Amino acid sequence: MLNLDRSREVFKAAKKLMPGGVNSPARAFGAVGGDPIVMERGEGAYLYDIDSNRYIDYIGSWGPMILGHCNSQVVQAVEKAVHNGMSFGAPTAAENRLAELIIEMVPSVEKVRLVSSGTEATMSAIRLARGVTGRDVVIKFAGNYHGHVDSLLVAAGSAAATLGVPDSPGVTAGCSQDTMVIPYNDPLALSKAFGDHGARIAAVIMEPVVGNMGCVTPSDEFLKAVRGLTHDNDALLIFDEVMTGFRVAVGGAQQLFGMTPDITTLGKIVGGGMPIGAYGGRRDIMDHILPAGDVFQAGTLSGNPLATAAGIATLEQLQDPDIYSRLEKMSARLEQGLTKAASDVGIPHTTNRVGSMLTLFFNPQPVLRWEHAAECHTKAYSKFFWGLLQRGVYFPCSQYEALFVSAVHTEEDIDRTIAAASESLAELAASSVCAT
Ligand code: KE4
Repeated sequence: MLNLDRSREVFKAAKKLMPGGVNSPARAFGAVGGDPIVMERGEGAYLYDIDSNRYIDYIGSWGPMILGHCNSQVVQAVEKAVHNGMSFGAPTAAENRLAELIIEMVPSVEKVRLVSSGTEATMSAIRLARGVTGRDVVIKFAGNYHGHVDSLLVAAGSAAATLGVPDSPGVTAGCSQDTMVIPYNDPLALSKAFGDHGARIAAVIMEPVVGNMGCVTPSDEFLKAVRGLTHDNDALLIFDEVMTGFRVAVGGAQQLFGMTPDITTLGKIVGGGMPIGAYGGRRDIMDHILPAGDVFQAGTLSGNPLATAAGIATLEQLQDPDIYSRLEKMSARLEQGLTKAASDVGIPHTTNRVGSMLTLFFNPQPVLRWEHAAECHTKAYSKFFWGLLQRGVYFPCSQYEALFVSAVHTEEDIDRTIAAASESLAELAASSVCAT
């Protein structure tokens, strides 16, 4: 058994200081039970907790750490920048460099605005779409998460294509009334929504590969429908690539699928682990943003010198195509190993993978939308998760999160992970959990 004494002690104190003892609910282990592990440092593909246990890390800070922890070029870039000052609130040449890299690497982006989180990026993109079109309604998809934007914290109304209802206390009906939630991978539902409300729809926002109900891939028909219906109804298509940007391909999902959204939101990898978000798109759309245009958006630490240094050092390294072929090789090896391990002990499962983001679902049926994901055996996942953790492997602490392979995970790491998964799945198969 892992010694987690100090972790427990620190987390107990944390709960007196911060709501739930954490600064983001995703890391609270709410979906798997037990206390979260208090981490002390990361190095390459590994995390070390404050009890000096080592884990092969597949969360990677929920996506940003595609180059692994403490990448030397990123660390050196931040170390260099910090001696020039932490923040000026004035333009810097580094912001030009990061903007140039984003424009060069993300096919649909001609101009970009840097912000400090993915939530800020999606919140701004929604405001921009409403400002440009003069329309109010935004369509999102069940099981897609776009950060804690009031107008996007919305559950599907009773008949799926009705306007949304607040999904959190504090989100008012006024905020949610212009948000429509429909099923992902359902072109007919989207077509009906446009048929009923087309002239009022400002934008459709989507995760072009979903990470937030576990990894779910869009069908070709669905992708054609979102692009065709938004175009034909003069609405804007927003690809929320906060997770998929620079992850599923160097140019994100839009490059992988050959799609051209009108606005793209970015986060996570674009900051290399430092707080950065970004939104960008066609020049004529982005020039609506203040001070070029009249759609308001601002931020004290937007384009922060340390964050831009980390982002530049990260994106410059990701221009090496060998990184993505290596990510594909390691991720395919992991997927095959997990699938075999689950099949060998007769555990009902399915896997979805796009590049280096993947999910092992405890569900025998294909998972194409939230209704399917909601049928997963989450108790089985929780037992699997803790079995892995006890064996030094750190998977996402929820069935509804994608796992991430980094460029520094080795074949040995993958094989050790598969061996740990085989043991954990065998334990699960032999337990009463699977009988339920
Ligand atoms: P942030 O505000 O957390 O930087 O980004 C929000 C966001 C926007 N869009 C997508 C597709 C996202 O996945 C996210 C954030 N992802 C979660 C994990 N699935 C972040 C983890 C957390 O909230 O602690």
